[in-house]
Amino acid sequence: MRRLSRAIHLPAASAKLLARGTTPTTTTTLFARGNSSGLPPQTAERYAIARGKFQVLSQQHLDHFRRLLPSSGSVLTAEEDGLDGYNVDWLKTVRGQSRVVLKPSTTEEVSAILRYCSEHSLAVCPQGGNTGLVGGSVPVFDEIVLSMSRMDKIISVDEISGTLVCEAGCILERISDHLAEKGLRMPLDLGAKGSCQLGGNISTNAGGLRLLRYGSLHGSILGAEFVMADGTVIDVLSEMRKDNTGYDLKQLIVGSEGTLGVVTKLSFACPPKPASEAVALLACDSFEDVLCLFREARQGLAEILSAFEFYDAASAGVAREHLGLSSPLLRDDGTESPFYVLVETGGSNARHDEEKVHAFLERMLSTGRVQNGTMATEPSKIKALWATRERITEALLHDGYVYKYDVSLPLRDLYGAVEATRERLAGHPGVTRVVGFGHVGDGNLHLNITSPQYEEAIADLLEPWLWEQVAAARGSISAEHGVGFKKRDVLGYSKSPEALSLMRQLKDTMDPKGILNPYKTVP
Ligand code: FAD
Ligand code: 2HG
Ligand code: ZN
Repeated sequence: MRRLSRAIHLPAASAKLLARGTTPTTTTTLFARGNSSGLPPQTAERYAIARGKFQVLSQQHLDHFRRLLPSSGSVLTAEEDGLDGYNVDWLKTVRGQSRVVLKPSTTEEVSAILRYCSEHSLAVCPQGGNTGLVGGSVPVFDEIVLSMSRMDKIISVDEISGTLVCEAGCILERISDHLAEKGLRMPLDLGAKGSCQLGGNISTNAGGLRLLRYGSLHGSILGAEFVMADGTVIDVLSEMRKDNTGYDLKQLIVGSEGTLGVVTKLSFACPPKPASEAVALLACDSFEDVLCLFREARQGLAEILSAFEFYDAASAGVAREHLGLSSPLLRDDGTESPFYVLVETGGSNARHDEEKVHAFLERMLSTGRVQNGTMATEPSKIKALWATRERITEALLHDGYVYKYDVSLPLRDLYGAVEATRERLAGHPGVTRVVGFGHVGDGNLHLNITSPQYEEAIADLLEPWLWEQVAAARGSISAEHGVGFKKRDVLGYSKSPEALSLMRQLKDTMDPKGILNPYKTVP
């Protein structure tokens, strides 16, 4: 048996360790609206694409929108308000040129806007919290931005059935907090929770940190109300768990990225909030150890396992360097471990759950698969242990430009993709770092490469090479972030021509004039 450099620290000790440096998870607004510094080049210039045959916004259109939305602040214009925060994506990699942002407060207003836009061939870009990572949430040319931020009412929470009904503009974190007060939990959690909206989450079919436990949003959504391109309101806002009355229309909008309709209301099945929670942060020497831990966690922790995430030393390094998040598990010589694993459990009986977690950790220590570890059961310590994992995305932005990849791969190949990328880019002077992290439980790797600014030579080394690797492994070129603008033309690596043709037929049926989020998602 291998000797361990240190032992696992159980709750009391972890509290002491964590007091030293880590900060709570990000809950602040991630993008300051109207910030005009460091703007990326216009998308239409960087990528050679032609504008669709849509009308250009006129004063007459604007006057009509002002009549439709009389309340103050519902119609913003580039001239009066500065629209950079709506035209530029969170990553600051794409930039549209919209002249107007509309902020409806009711489904009727959304319907009236879309009816008018359809009749006048005006293109529309639906927008939630603008935290999307594939350039889907901002215009490419001068599409009208339809911001859902004013539709943020919680309609009802049924504590007995665990059902939430709310408007699509509700921010995820606010909903999670509201549900927690009622003993319920939102089955979705992600680092952008302080800004992203449930409508955006559904439209991207966001995966996040708890998919392993609660499954994808396809399973949690109970119903939806959405408005089609011509203004028709489709009310399938069921609160029932079972409803087999024909085609399951709400599923059409899950992951449709604003191209089939604008989501106005949603209902979800919400599980009970676990009475006891624990998080362990573990340090491993190899990815093989990470996978071994995952197999053991599935077997040993079984029904209480709620997340199994990993990040590598380079990810920990970027969070330390730019956000000051120091690892509580540095080696004795002060260096990072090659890999970190975050295991989260949630159950109903603290004693039983802790016994299970301790038994699992002891077993892993004795096999030498874990080199060091710390564990927390108190909410503030749990948050602190999540901090590095949740804020890697934010930290990477400080390097400059981020080439972001979000792929599904067979677990055995997951980290090989990071190593192969490092090899491929080795010696390229422009590359700052290559990091790998992600949702081991979902076979989802986040591969990120950074450089001080965008370099075509780096992009050319990465694409189509990476898509070919993913396709050869029968993986997915977009595991959870969606297609948006950035991946539209490479969908063929993951979908057959027949499947793409059916997507096109659905788009043409629901949005015959193609006004909803043009240039996105559908090749
Ligand atoms: P936006 O970014 O505004 O829009 C996303 C897409 O949905 C666009 O195509 C837009 O047109 C469309 N849309 C938005 N609202 C509506 C609506 N009401 N009706 C119709 N279409 C609409 N994703 C994950 O899957 N897992 C993660 O763990 C994760 N972590 C993240 C962490 C950070 C720090 C950041 C910045 C992003 C992360 N994301 C993650 C990306 C992710 O897709 C989202 O943050 C989220 O789901 C998008 O919601 P949003 O409200 O910001 O939507
Ligand atoms: C996460 O899991 C998000 O943290 C973002 O999906 C991933 O930045 C990324 O690549
Ligand atoms: Zn993710």
